Amino acid sequence: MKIESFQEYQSAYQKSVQDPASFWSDVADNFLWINRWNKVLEWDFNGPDIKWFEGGTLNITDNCLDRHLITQPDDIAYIFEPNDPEKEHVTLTYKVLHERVCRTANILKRNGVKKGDRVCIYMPMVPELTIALLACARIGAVHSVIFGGFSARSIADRINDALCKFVITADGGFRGDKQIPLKEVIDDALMGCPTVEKVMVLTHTRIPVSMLKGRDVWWEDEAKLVDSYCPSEEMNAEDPLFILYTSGSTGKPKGIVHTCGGYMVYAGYTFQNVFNYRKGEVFFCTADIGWITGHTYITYGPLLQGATTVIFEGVPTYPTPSRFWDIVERHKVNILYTAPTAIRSLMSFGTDPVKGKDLSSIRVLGSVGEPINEEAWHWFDQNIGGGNAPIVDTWWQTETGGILISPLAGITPTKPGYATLPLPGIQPVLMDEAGNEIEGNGVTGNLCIKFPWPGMLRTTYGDHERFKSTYFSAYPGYYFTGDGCLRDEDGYYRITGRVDDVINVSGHRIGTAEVENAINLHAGVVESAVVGYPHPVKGQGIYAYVIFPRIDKDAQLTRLDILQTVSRYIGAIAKPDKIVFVPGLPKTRSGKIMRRILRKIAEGDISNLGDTSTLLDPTVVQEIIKAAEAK
Ligand code: 6R9
Repeated sequence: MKIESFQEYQSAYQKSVQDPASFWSDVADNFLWINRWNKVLEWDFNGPDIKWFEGGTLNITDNCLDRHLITQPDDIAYIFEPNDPEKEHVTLTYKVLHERVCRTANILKRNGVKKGDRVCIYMPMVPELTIALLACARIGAVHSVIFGGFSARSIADRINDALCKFVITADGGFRGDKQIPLKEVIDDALMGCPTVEKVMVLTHTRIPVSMLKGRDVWWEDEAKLVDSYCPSEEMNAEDPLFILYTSGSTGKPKGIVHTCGGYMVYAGYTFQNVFNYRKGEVFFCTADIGWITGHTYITYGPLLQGATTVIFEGVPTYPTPSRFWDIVERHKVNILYTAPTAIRSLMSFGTDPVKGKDLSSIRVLGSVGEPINEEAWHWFDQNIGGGNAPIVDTWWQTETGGILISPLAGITPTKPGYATLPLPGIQPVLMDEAGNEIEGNGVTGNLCIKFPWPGMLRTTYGDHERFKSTYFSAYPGYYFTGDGCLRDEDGYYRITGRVDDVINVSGHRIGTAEVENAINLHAGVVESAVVGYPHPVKGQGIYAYVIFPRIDKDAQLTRLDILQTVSRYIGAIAKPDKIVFVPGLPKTRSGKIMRRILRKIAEGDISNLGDTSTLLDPTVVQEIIKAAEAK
């Protein structure tokens, strides 16, 4: 189903609300099923218990690959743009991709991986990364991808939570002028992971790595030992497809579980309609496959529609800040999907890096991951889109599997800073403090979704209670997103940011409690409190207030020690941007930290700190302000 006009959008939306089962059944009929489903939907947000397409069986890789072998075997599925632009730009046709996925699937089988087993993937942004995901899906193994910026300890936690049996990694990865020693980090992680039996290693940077007898195998060696065809495993619609860990307001990251049938339908449907994808177009999503955006809009969504996708290994500023525009020019990119933080960082170089680049192929621009400020929106529109490429500001989450609120490219009239309207099938509501739906327009509230959609998470791995308490208990009967939202006079949605203790740093979700736990591990730290603050490039930065009574070295060195602790414990992505040493924290009599005050101080807005009289020791506030100003 492809929506081609605003009128079609409106009628599709109406139908999706009036008769969801028939709406989604029509969408799902565009895919290849082994057995058709018996029942489109069964749901209870109080359980919570959500099932889509029950009785249906399928394999997502039949839809991503086999199906296209009949109609477009020689079309290009992936164009690889390596970190070093001088290196070869390998392309993979659908036929070649199919064969490589099959071979890899056979390697997994040969090494004892079975349907339902969990496989951890820790790799650089190379085509083999998508091949690894698809190979798991081919045999019904559940992949759990971990972003390359996480530390050994974070990896170990995730592997142990999911009880992974197999790990796929590479010797290393290139990122700009840096090399990331992936295998070395995995070796450290695996010291504490008893369930892992085997590790498959791709040669990429070819830095020296330790290869443990009986555990570690080279991908290339294994590939020679297996067949080029592997039949796909028949999966139930509700079987898990993958786990992806994400941060919340409590300490430990949760494993978001997505399923085979619903996720497939939703990924394919949203890719086609949000970007208005047309056959033959080149799509470039700059996200990393370690995040949900790379799962849905580099791996599954585009392949489901037979698209051509660029996989970019490097960073936007290497070797020069023209890199994205060089890629657009070289591969004639039609749709560019990126993050506000990347736009703001490139904006800071002015328009020189864009000058002389042929960006005429661009038809659609997309933004994801965090609110896009108007200045960045206009810069993107004028300098990259030439003022005539629609911008789709897509709001969604790891939990939602795909885009929920967004313009449809070229169809929905846009407004800077607004994700505009819900896709057909999505029923957003704003809630007030008392837990009631706020009716009408020109209102703000907490964003909830009142009806299920096929791509939503089904549970948090190994802990269904946590699934319930995180998403369905703030507003019983509703899925709570954790975001604040404005619905303007036109009924357009504008996402204003997280209302929980999650910070969005460069589009990455970081829980304040996680960072605090890491800081508190440092010997000498008594206590800490972490809040977000506005950051010109990252959107939000991490601001840490730390009680450290005996700084015997110089304070700057102590800060670096703390940063190192956070890096080792969580990963470099969670390092605070600012650390301020304070004598105490603003606590209520019941011992709760009043983060509202700390946020204000971090923002530099001390004129209106609100009521501090309920604090155990109100004088501490002045001392914190003094410390923050001295920093
Ligand atoms: C896809 C993804 C989810 C959180 C989400 C919200 C923020 C994402 C946004 C946006 C404003 C947008 N967010 N897209 N805020 N406008 N277009 O980013 O998933 O990493 O799980 O983050 O990101 O706060 O709740 P994830």
